[in-house]
Amino acid sequence: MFEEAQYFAPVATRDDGSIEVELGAGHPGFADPVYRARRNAIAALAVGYVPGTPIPTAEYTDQEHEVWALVSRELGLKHHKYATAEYLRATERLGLPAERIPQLQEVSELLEPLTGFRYVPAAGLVPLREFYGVLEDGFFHSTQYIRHHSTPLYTPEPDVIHEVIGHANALASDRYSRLYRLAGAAARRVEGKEALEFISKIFWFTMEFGVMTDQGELRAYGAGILSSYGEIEEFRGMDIRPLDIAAMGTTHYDITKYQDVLFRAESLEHLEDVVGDFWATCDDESITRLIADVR
Ligand code: TIH
Ligand code: FE2
Repeated sequence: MFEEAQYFAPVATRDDGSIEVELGAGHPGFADPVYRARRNAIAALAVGYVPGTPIPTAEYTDQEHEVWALVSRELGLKHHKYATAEYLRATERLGLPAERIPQLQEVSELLEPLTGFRYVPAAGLVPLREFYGVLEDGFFHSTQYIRHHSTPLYTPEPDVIHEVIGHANALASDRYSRLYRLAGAAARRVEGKEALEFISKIFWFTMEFGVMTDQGELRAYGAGILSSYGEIEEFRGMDIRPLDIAAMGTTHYDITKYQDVLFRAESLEHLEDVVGDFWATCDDESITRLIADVR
């Protein structure tokens, strides 16, 4: 269904030029024709988008806004307990609306003055090199649709709640956003597919699902934990391993389930030293050597 490192659902163009988003049979919206039509309509907004121009407005329904309001409220409560201090500070800085889905254009305008990051709407699958590469320039590819209303606490693929509550809040931090940019620089530096996948896995186990010791306890800074009020209640009980580049770059994961292996940084400085320095300096050769050492 959702293959490793495939970031967004695949999209096909029909003969009449309209857009069809593929959903796996395990997706909560798979059997709901109304949801699928919404997905297709919202994906169509991103087709042909030119970076730097205003992001098309998605006209969300009341039900969709209610999903945002519910998740936003639940996460707001849980973040105080489970999110890092740096993430909480960034959240205050960004000031997202709690009662309605913000437009991506609005998110972009809140974010740009803080860290220079801008949102780019994505209709479907974005190739790894493109998705990561443009992070260096401060562009973040984002879905615009919202998760199915039947499962607000968790969804098996990124949606606007994940992209905005998870990532935009993190991108409002100078220090986290610098790490995203370094991941982008690394993705552009390497030529091989293996090296690129290795970099994307480091990203997965850090900016997507990273945890760290913070205020004396285990807290999350990864966007995928911070956007799910189901998963956020579980991460402390998972298999927590020490931050290790070779291990992260070679550990398998399944995007559609709660992550059962997580990697812990001892502090934000530790994350910057280990992962920031890796992204700042890695190349095809150094990554090939790391992979060979693990095998
Ligand atoms: N599982 C996340 C959520 O429910 O918010 C969404 C995803 C993030 C990364 C992969 S899937
Ligand atoms: Fe993400």
